[in-house]
Amino acid sequence: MATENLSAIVYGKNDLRLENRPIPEPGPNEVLLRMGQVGICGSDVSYLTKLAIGHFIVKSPMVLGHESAGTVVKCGEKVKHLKKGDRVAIEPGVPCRMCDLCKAGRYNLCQDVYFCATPPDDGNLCRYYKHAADFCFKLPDNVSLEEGALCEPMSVGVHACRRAGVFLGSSVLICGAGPIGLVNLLVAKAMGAAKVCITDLVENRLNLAKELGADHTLLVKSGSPEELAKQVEAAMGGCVDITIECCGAEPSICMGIYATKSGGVMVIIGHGPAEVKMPIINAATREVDIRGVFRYANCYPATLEMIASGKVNVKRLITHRFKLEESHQAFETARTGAGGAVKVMISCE
Ligand code: NAD
Ligand code: 572
Ligand code: ZN
Repeated sequence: MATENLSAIVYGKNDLRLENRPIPEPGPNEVLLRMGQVGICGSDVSYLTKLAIGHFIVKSPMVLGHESAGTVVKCGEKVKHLKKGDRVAIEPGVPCRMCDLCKAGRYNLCQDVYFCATPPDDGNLCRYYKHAADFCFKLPDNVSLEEGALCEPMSVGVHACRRAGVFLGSSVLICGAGPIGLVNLLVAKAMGAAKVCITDLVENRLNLAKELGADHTLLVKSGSPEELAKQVEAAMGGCVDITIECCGAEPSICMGIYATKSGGVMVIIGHGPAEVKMPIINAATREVDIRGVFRYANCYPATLEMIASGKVNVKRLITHRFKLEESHQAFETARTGAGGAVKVMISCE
């Protein structure tokens, strides 16, 4: 087996280095993986360019990458459900499994979690990586490693649509047509949403959203939140049942409240400023439920089924492909959005 483990490591602001690290030894309940595909997430770009997201600060060198899939090369002695050669999607957050939240099935809220590429935890943009075997999901033969890596952002969409209660016939507004808004569009449609309207500030993102099945798009360059909500209402034939906020900007959150029908739900995925001024009394007096979304729990199996059955074609989000050795160009493409970049994928093989 190889002895080198080339890894993409953030050392400082805009200081990304490709460096060899030791190949880890899997513990009894872990598997060693040869990494296949790793998608670049906005959070990887933030850690590289700002060394921080909120209170999470890169204080020592950290391997980037958490949207990933690979192939099992070695199993710990207690691993039963996987074998050498199996290709897997890697769920990047491994919780403690013992606290009340873990036991209640809400392990995404566990305080004692290892989450790839959230400081201080290393990610898996590297050649070899070990992971808890029970957070690795075997890919069916017809699902590629790229699709395995896309299970991660897609699971955010599955969790959000579940939290929002998307159902047969729902009318849905999605704010923001980045990768997260787009996976929500695909998942909401697959869960039976009858009509989806999606917003963005950037025209080419809305064009992709149309190709992916959006019924209406709204360019939100100007207009107050109330005015924009009226435009959504006009396009959708009334206020929407559900709003899925995927950008975190204050005007977008306000618009989402106004556009949601009384008794409806707005879920907030996007993270902008820590404090936001919003018409909460408008929401309260109309019983618009506002729900948070934090990553996902128990979503990988359904996500994989949706991909394997062909009900969701998530591969269409990939706009650019690079090799691990080309990580600098890959991150520059993701950072600038050059060439209409949406999802940038890195091959580690
Ligand atoms: P992104 O930056 O690629 O996409 C955001 C999109 O929103 C962009 O296309 C941008 O043009 C658009 N936008 C900005 N202001 C807008 C406005 N006022 N109205 C409409 N659109 C607007 O990011 P992404 O990768 O798609 O992620 C979206 C958000 O979700 C980020 O804030 C990210 O941190 C967050 N996120 C949260 C979770 C979670 O668990 N809650 C998980 C993943 C991502
Ligand atoms: O795919 C997981 C993921 N989660 C994101 C962003 C991008 N990708 N979140 C937004 C930032 N938060 S956080 O709590 N944090 C830095 C840990 O502010 C996590 C969820
Ligand atoms: Zn992410």
